[in-house]
Amino acid sequence: MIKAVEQTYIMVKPDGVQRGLIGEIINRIEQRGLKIVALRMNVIDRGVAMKHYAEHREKPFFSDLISFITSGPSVSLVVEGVNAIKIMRTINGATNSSDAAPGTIRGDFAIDTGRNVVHASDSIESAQKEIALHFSDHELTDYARIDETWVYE
Ligand code: IDP
Ligand code: MG
Repeated sequence: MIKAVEQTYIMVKPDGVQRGLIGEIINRIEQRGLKIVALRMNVIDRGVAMKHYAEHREKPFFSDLISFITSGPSVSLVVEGVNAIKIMRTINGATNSSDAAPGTIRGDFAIDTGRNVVHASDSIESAQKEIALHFSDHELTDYARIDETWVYE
């Protein structure tokens, strides 16, 4: 069976950092079996934020969203695995925090949609665009873990 290994862009947003949830979120990613191939903390540049959320530029919440996402340090990751894009969207939970199921990051840690702790790319195209926007090629690592047969059959 052919299994599609994907990479996806994840962010622990400034609220997640301020609330001390970096470790909790990274733990959920690692314990699922997904592999972290890039990781950085920084304050997102305003221009980068506007490109990242370009699809929302006409929305009423856009300027608050840009201010919020650039308001303090966030943690950016590239996460790799079979079906990583869909799996990470499920781990994060619904965008609207009040719809997010318990057991998801948003369902466990968020109330307001504008303070929903995490980001994950929503498609292969978005993932490619977002990884290229937030990381240089030299920051992406390529390594094997000791034995993937305990994660993949
Ligand atoms: P996603 O983060 O689940 O992909 P999107 O619809 O792409 O959700 O929205 C991007 C981000 O914009 C959300 O994560 C949230 O921070 C913010 N956002 C979306 N809708 C609203 C809203 O109605 N009010 C305030 N913020 C919103
Ligand atoms: Mg989105």
